Amino acid sequence: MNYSTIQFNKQDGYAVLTLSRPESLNSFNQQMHQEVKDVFRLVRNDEEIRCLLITGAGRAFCAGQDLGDRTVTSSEQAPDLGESVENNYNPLIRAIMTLEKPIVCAVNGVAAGAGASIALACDIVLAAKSASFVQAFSKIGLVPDSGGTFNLPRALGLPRAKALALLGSKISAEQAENWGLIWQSVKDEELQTEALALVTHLACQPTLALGKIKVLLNQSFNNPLHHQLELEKDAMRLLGQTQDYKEGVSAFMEKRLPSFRGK
Ligand code: T3D
Repeated sequence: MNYSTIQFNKQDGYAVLTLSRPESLNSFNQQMHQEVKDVFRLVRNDEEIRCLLITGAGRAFCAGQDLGDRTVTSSEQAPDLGESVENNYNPLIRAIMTLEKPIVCAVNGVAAGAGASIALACDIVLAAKSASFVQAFSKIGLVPDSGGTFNLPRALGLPRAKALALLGSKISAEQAENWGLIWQSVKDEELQTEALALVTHLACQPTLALGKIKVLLNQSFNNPLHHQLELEKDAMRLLGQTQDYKEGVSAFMEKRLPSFRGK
């Protein structure tokens, strides 16, 4: 598939997805949804890709839905936003949160609406100091979608999640870091280097274990302890059979660095 709204590059062990409609702050139109879907299919099926980096082109990360694609004049029938969420945003968030490979998000500028939700659904979020997060939904009469009402209170607690969503306020990358909403904010000029260092590192780790770690942690808020213990047991049983586990233990015993292959 030739891409016109994103860039996708496969590197040694990892891949980089860049949202690329800078003239509308990388907001999502239908074409971008199709292209991002295609990328997730590729990443899921390609064993050589052991980590994914998502970032944005230009001055923004992503401004959510392209509002220019929404006809809202009184003479027109109202768009079915439920259909859009069901067909596009929900599958994307499921793809991000259930992909059994780590996803790093490098938030290079403003992340608004579903753009913020997408960033916050990723596993490790780095943001440039000049970046910001905006729960823009209430400003246009909507609710946080794309997992916003799920991930925000889990990361922030209800008081901050509610205030952010109700007020639609913008918070800086540094505040997001201080509140535990993201992993780290870094100097603008260091974002790319830091993000690449992170994905290069993750791409050499025991991928199957990292995949299970992220999925188990994502599920942990929904399950009672006894269910989570069962899931941990199942994951341990499976991972104990992997080459990477054997390599990890051998390397430890032989006092050398492990060489993980993601198998
Ligand atoms: O509809 C469905 O399918 C349901 C699902 C919805 C999910 C959602 O994401 S709903 C929320 C949609 N997003 C927003 O409401 C955010 C709208 N944008 C903003 O609030 C602001 O642009 C930002 C806070 C993101 C950035 O502000 P600022 O001052 O840095 O930039 P700006 O001047 O507002 O925008 C720059 C340009 O990008 C401007 O175009 P122009 O005037 O230079 O030609 C602006 O219109 C365009 N732009 C920004 N956001 C969007 C957009 N164009 C289309 N859609 C956008 N979301």
